[in-house]
Amino acid sequence: MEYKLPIGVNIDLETGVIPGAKKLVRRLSNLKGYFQDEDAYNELLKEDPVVYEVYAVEQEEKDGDLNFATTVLYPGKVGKEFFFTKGHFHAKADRAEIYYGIKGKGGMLLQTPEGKAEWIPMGPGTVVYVPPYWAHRTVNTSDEPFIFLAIYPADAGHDYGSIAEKGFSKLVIEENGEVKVIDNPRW
Ligand code: M6P
Ligand code: ZN
Repeated sequence: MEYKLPIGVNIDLETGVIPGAKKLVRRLSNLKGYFQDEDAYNELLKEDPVVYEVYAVEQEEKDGDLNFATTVLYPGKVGKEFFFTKGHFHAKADRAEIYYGIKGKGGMLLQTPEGKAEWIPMGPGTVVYVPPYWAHRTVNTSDEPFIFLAIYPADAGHDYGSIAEKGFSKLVIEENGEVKVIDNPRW
């Protein structure tokens, strides 16, 4: 039997960087169709800001193994809607996930395939358990980067399809200086 070697790495708790990890950058142009306010989207697209970066340490997609990744979700809004990650179900839908808040403030929107949504506020130290079958998206509700760690089965995979098409049944917006979780009028 060939054994893999263990890994120990230090996450930079200020920047979210994991040394040696694979870096993925998602700009606003990668999120076409995701935000409600199309005029605000097109206006901000002139700058095409980075919305989030992911530093992932991933294994082969095998049953029993684990991946981990940090995400640095930048502050910003498209119209009233706060910046968010795309959000996904797992390709193997029954795979769960754990998130751990490192820096900044935000939250997670979770949703069942039938569209029942939950909002869980997150800050440094918050652990979120994403149960099997729930889609999940993180949202930055503050004006500094929101950084968190995710740990997920190596064979979970990402299913972006239905979220890319319909979004979540709830939106996280700023209104009169307050963070509000409202029903998605297009749902
Ligand atoms: C977390 C994990 C990753 C995911 C990333 C960005 O780090 O859940 O699996 O890729 O967030 O989220 P998304 O893939 O929805 O853009
Ligand atoms: Zn996931």
